[in-house]
Amino acid sequence: MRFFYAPNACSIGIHVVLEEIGKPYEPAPLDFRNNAQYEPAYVAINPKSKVPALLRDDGTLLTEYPVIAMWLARTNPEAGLVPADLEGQTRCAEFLDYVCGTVHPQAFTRQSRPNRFALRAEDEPAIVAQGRELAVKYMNVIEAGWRGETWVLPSGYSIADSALFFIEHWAARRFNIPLPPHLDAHFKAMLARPAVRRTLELEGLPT
Ligand SMILES: N[C@@H](CCC(=O)N[C@@H](CS)C(=O)NCC(=O)O)C(=O)O
Repeated sequence: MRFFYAPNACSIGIHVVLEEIGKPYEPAPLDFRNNAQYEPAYVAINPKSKVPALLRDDGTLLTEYPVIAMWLARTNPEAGLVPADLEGQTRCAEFLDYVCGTVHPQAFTRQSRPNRFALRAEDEPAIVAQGRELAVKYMNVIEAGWRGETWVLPSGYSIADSALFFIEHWAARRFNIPLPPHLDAHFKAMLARPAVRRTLELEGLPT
């Protein structure tokens, strides 16, 4: 199984899931500074030019964070990364969709790639500011709807936590956006997990 990621991209959450599972995988880092995601060799594997992507042992490729996370969790049930009951699985999928379908693209991609949203270069600072406002708003939505204790879901640690981690990591360490109280405690709890520390080290980031 080959795991395509870029250091400090959203793929860091899938990296955490792989480290939690603890089985061997082949890491395949892409250098986004050199636009490696658009190189023909990668486009031939993943025409979407995105990470995360997982080339499975049967030669098929999985893309889209929630799908990769769910597939890894369901194929490794002993790791206990997804709730056993339907309601828990449904809430887990709901959380992954919110993070990956709304918070990531609307709030954080606006800040990291404003040129994708602005028609003119002079509009880019306004797009970045809008992304920051949305990040605060969306993180407060998660804060207000917090139903678990330490972890996102009341049933305990799951793939939902790895998704929230990449958002928190960007907010706290990349964009200097304060985390609301539950998210701040959650981020600290994530940083204490051995799998998270290993992931940060593997991606060359401070632990
Ligand atoms: N919908 C995809 C989005 C993935 C995504 O946007 N990944 C970013 C990194 S955080 C990426 O690969 N960007 C490269 C680019 O847009 O050129 C998912 O949830 O997996």
